[in-house]
Amino acid sequence: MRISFVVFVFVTIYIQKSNSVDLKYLSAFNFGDSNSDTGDLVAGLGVHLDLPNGQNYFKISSQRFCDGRLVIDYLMDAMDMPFLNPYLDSLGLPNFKKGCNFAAAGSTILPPNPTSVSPFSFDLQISQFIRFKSRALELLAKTGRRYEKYLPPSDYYAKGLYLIDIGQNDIAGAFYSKTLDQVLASIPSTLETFEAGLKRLYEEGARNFWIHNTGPLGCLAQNIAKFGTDSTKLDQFGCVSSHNQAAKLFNLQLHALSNKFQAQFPDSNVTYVDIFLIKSNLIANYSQYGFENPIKVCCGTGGAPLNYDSRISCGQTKVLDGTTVTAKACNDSSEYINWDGIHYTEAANHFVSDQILTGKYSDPAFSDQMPFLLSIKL
Ligand SMILES: *[C@@H]1O[C@H](CO)[C@@H](O)[C@H](O)[C@H]1NC(C)=O
Ligand SMILES: *[C@@H]1O[C@H](CO)[C@@H](O)[C@H](O)[C@H]1NC(C)=O
Ligand SMILES: CC(=O)N[C@H]1CO[C@H](CO)[C@@H](O)[C@@H]1O
Repeated sequence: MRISFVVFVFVTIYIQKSNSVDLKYLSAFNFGDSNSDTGDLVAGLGVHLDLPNGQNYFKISSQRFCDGRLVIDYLMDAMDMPFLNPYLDSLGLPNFKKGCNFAAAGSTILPPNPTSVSPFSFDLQISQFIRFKSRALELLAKTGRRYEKYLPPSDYYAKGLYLIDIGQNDIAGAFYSKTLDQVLASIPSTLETFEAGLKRLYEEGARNFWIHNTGPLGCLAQNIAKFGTDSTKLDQFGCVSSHNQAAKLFNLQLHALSNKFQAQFPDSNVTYVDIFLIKSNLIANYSQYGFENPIKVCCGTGGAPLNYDSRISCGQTKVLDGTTVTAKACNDSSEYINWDGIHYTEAANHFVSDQILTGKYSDPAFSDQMPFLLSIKL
């Protein structure tokens, strides 16, 4: 007992020390959709996102589509960095020293069309990053020390981590106007746009890329309600087969693209993370991981099996068929994987980030190259 305590203390001190001298990522820049939006869409469009969003952790609506923290929040925590400020949130004394979050809910890889939720497509987010960088460097050059505490200096860009989690809305959105075959056929050109974005980031000095693949979107109540009313369309877990098939093909090609990009730019580090595998394992084996509902929505309305109605989103009250209905949160969101029909609960996000941090779902497996993981392994 006593010896192991001493060893533990020694290891902890040693690792903290090596962490503080050896932290390779000075900053983090994130691009994506609602899976990693920490408030950009709400700030950018001036829309409302009220409680119960944020109820668990932030106690106020945290401008995230979740009851608490997102995977990106847990990853920042693991890297010993503060939660990322959304690029467009000019209030609340934003501090961008350690990076910035350009992800906005509803965003796509492809340019937006008139029905898009978000105008902030991948390419536009990268333009925002380029503008951020030049503006930050301009301010730092002009005003010297005054902004040092708030803005990343020039070496923070090459030594930063560039996280990307986007594509879910391209695939899910395509199903509203295309057949499965057409959706599958559209994936290569979507990924060409993705690749062009990666190259733009590379040209701006980005070197460390961390790419999340897309999850099993056929298991989201929003897609099941719309495309899974005929049970022959569902797989053994109750997920829409076509959507998951498209997600898998997207991921296969995204993985190939990541490897190709790595080969083409050997001075970069591209890490591909298999979110699909983590989430489908969670949904298939939910009870083993302490959850009670794999598909049913926590914050929704309509009751079992989905507790989801596309006409009324989490927290809203509306008159439906002559009755006033509120999409309220369930009593215990930690029993649920799905928060609002589209997004995961904080409990599920915690599970996903823990799995990411094992390094087992990454290519290349990264536990040997990422110093911040050492502290997690304890
Ligand atoms: C569920 O767990 C079993 C046993 O650990 C595993 O073999 C299986 O692959 C998991 N299911 C999914 C979809 O990951
Ligand atoms: C939530 O808890 C209350 C009080 O314990 C109970 O009356 C209610 O039925 C619960 N609601 C759900 C959806 O489980
Ligand atoms: C953090 C990290 O893994 N950096 C590596 C990125 O790639 C270069 C070139 O391959 C390596 O030298 C770095 O160690």
